[in-house]
Parts: sequence; C-alpha cells; structure tokens
Amino acid sequence: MNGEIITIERHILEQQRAHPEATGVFTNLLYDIALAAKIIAREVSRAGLVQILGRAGTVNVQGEAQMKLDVFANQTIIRMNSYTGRLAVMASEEEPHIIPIPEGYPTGRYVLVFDPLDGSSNIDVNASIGTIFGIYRRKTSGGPGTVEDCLQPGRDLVAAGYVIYGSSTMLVYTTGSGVHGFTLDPSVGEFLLSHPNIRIPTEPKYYSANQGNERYWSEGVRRYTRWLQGLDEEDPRKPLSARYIGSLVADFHRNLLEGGIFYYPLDYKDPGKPKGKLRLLYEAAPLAFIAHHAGGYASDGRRPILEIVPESLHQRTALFIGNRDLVEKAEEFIARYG
Ligand code: P6P
Repeated sequence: MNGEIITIERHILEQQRAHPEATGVFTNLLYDIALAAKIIAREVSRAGLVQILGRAGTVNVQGEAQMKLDVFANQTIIRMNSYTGRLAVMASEEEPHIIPIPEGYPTGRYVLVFDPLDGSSNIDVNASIGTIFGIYRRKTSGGPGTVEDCLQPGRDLVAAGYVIYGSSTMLVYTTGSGVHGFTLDPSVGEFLLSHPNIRIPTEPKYYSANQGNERYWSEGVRRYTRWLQGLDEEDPRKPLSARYIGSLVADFHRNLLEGGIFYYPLDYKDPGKPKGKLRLLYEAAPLAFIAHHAGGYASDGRRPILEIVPESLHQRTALFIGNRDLVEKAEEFIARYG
C-alpha cells in the first residue's frame, strides 16, 4: 500500500502555511537549495563516468586539495543563490572570505552558510559524501551582508539541513518543526518525503569515532570510549557497535536514524594547543540544530554547540553529537578526567 506522495516543494509550502508571517522568500530559498542538491547529485552520480574525479589543481582555505566535485558543488550553490535577491551574504567551506551578492543584484534578509561537499576525500572510493547548510536571518539592517551576519550561534538558525549522496540521495532538513527526510527519485528529479518527523531512537546502536587518533585524545575521551565499549568496570553498559565511515554527513545520518553518537574530539598532538578538526559554522552548528530538533544533542565536550558564537568563518571545534544521554556522558567524563 503506497502512502501519499509528497514532494519537498509541497512539504516546504505546507511548512510555510504554519507560519502565516512567512512571505515565501524563505520557502523559495529552500527550493533553491533542493534544486542545487539535485544538480550536485547528478554530477556526483556521474563522477566515475565522466572522469571528473581527481584534483582540480586548486586548494581550499583549509589547504586541502580540491576535488573537481568540490569546486562544482561550491559553484552550483553560489550561482543558484547569488541572483535571487533572497540572501544578504553567503559563507562556504571552500571560500576563504564571505561571498557577497554580486554588484547590481538585490540583497535579501537571509544568510546561507554551507559546506558544499563534505567528506570529499571519499569521492574516489565511492563512499557517501554530503552537503551541509544552515540559514540565518541577517543581523545587519541593510546593504551588502557582512561577516557579522555569518558569525551567528547555531541557536539562531532558522533552518538547517544536509544532503547525503549515497546509495540514494537524501535531503534532510528542519525549520524547527520536526526533522524531515526526502529521497530523490532520479527518474522524475523529485525529492519525495520518505522519512517524516525523524526522531533519534532512544536505544542507541552505534558509536562513530576515528580510534586511530586515540593516542591524541584526552584521558576523559579515552575512558569514555572504553565506557561505550562496555569496558568500564565501574559503570558497565551494553557495548555499542563501532561504525565509522570518515564522512561526517554519512556518519551523522546513520546515527540520526539508528541511534548513537558521532564524536571528533580535540586532538592533543600538541599538548599545549589542543585543536578540533570539524568546522563550527557550516558543519557542527547546522547538524547540532538538526540533532536538537530530532530529540538529540550536540556539544564540544564542555558546552552546547548551539550556544557557541563563532569568532571566525572557518573556526574549528570538537564535536560530540547524537543521543542526548551519550553526549552528556561524554561531557561528564571530560569534566571528571579532562
Ligand atoms: P578523519 C572529511 O574530511 C571530514 O571533514 C568529515 O567529513 C569527517 O567526519 C572527518 O573529516 C574525518 O576525519 O581524521 O577521521 O579522516
């Protein structure tokens, strides 16, 4: 028995009806992002066929070699959103500075921050990769948007979502009224509602971390990992299964649907200068917003991700995200053992 067929466009419209003050600009902005996702999905699925794998010969602000798909995804999202008059400014993982609206085009009242293609090192091995985005209202009153418009804490997001390019392409988003998943039917080019009202299952199944880095983790995180594995004699628990892809969106998506925790803790390779790997603005904060609206929680190990006010566009952070009780337990271990 097939259920009702709801496209993402129809779903967004229905969400808008719940906000009478909505003018449709926000709704159209979400349409634009869904369209960009379809275009990127087509290129990702063709990557192996049209030989666009391999390096674009450029590096991004992170100093990482840019894959051609990175560049394509970044340009697609920027072009899709530069001329519509819906945005005041954008920020991308692939761009060192803010992306202004081109001269002569109107600015709008929203701000888009995004990681156009996260996990791109997995492209060559055909592992799932993803796009992550967050939408804010601009803070400045008019004219070209500024970096201040971008440096907002996750608690002020008006929408966040991700696209996972895997065995199928899914777009998951929230505007604060539930988390909803759509699966792309490539034969008609439509995202169809497949996962309404996603809630993180109470009973977690997995933990996801790169244990190859354990020697650089703090004592608290190492003890926490033993606890997840049921090896903590003081506080034995049913061991969780380890699942790690090394692609943030794929690891997050599995734990969102199945229950679990993903963590990328601070790296103490230089004991005096612990550092995070993941980016706060366009990776951790949008996913934290989604986790929150699915009944989960996200922390940097000491405080809620949603409360952190970014000081720079590409600021990095530690990230613990998933079932609230598992994330809070990590905070307890870190508070107790460092
Ligand atoms: P590691 C991919 O490069 C990424 O930014 C995230 O998608 C992923 O979670 C993380 O890095 C993986 O890092 O050090 O385990 O390879």
